[in-house]
Amino acid sequence: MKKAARITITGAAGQISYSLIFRIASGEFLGKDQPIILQLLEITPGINALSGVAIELSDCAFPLVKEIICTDNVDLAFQNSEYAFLVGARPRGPGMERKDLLQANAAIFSEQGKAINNSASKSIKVIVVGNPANTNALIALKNAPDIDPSQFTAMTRLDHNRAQSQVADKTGSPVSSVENIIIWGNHSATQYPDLHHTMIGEKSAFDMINNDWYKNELIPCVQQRGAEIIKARGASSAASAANAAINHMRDWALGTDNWVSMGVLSDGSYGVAKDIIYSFPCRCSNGRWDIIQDLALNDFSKEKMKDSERELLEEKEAIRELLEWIESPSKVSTLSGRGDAKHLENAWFDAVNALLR
Ligand code: NAX
Repeated sequence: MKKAARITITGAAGQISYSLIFRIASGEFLGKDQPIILQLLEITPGINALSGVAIELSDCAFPLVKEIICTDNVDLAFQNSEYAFLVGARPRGPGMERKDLLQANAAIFSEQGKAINNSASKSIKVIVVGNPANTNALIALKNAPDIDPSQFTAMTRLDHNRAQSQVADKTGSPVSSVENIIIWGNHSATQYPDLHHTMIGEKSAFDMINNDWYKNELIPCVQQRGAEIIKARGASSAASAANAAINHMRDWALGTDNWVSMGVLSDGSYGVAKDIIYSFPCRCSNGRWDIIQDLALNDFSKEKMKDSERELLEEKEAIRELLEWIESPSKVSTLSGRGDAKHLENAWFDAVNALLR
C-alpha cells in the first residue's frame, strides 16, 4: 500500500470545492491506488458548512480517504501538504473595484504563502484557482521564499478546455483530436486563446475554421465564458472549474504528452515581462513543467499577448507596496526604528490594512 498523500483544499465549503473534493477522494486526481489525507481549510464562519461536507465525504465510504482534517487554522491545513488547491478567495463585493479585490486577496494569499513556507512539504505543488488567480499566485510564492517558485501555478486550464471544446464543436471533431491549444496571459477577459498552432488530427485548425469565426466568435466566447455561465445558471462555473483544476494538477504530477496551458512565473520567454504569473503553453513530465519554446508568433498574437501582460503588470502595481514589503521588510523596520519580530509582524498588518482602506 502506498503512503497516503496529503492534499490541501482551501475554500473547502464553497461551490467549486463541492465538486473538487469528491472527485479527488474518488481517485481522479492521483489514481485509484493512491491513498490520500484531505486537509480542508475554511474561514471560521464556513466551518459549520465544512463539517457537512465532511459528513457527506464519510458517507461516500471512499476507500482511498484515510483521514479528513477540517480546520480554520492555516498552518494546520498546510502541515506536510504535498498538493494544494487554493480555491478560497474573497469575492468581489458591491462597489468593489478590481484593485480593491486584488488587495483584499493579497492579504489572504500572503498568509497562505507564509503557511506553505513554514508548514508544507518542500516539494509541494500549488495551483491557485481563487481570483484574481495569477496575481494571487504571485503573492503566495513571494511569501514562500524557501519553496521553489516553479511550484506555484495559476489555473488557466478551464479557459484552455473551453477553447478546445469550442473548436471540436465547430469542426465536428472529437474533442481529443484537438491538440496544441494555447491560452496566453491572465485568467481574465484579456487572456488570449491562440489557435495558430492547433492541430485537429493531421490538419492545422485554420484549414477547418476561418479567421473571422476565430477572431469574432471564439476569442470573445472563451474570454467571456464565465459571465455567460453566471447569466444562465445564476452562479459561477463550479463543476467545470473543479474538473480543470484536477486536469492541471494531474498532468503536472503524473505527466502528459499534450500541450497544457498553465499560469507560471515568467522567465522572460516570448518577451513576456519577468516576475509575473503568466499563462504559457507547457509540457509536464517527471513532476515538472517546462514552457514550450520557439513557437512562431504573428503580429496579432504579439499584440494580444502584450494586452494581457499589461494587465498583469497593472495588477502587480496595485499590490507593489506589499511586494516591496515582502522583499525588504528591514526597510520598514529601519524606517520605524523597530526591528523585533512582533513589530515586523505588526508593520506587515499595518501595510495590508492601509492598502485595504
Ligand atoms: P464560493 O464563494 O462558493 O466558495 C469560496 C469559499 O472560500 C467560501 O466557502 C469561503 O468561505 C472560502 N474562503 C474565503 N476566504 C477564505 C480563506 N481566507 N481561507 C479559506 N477559505 C476561504 O466560490 P467558488 O465558486 O467556489 O469560487 C472560488 C474561487 O474560484 C473564486 O475566487 C472564483 O472567482 C474562482 N474561479 C476561478 C476560476 C479559474 O479559472 N481560475 C474559474 C472558476 C471560478 O470563477
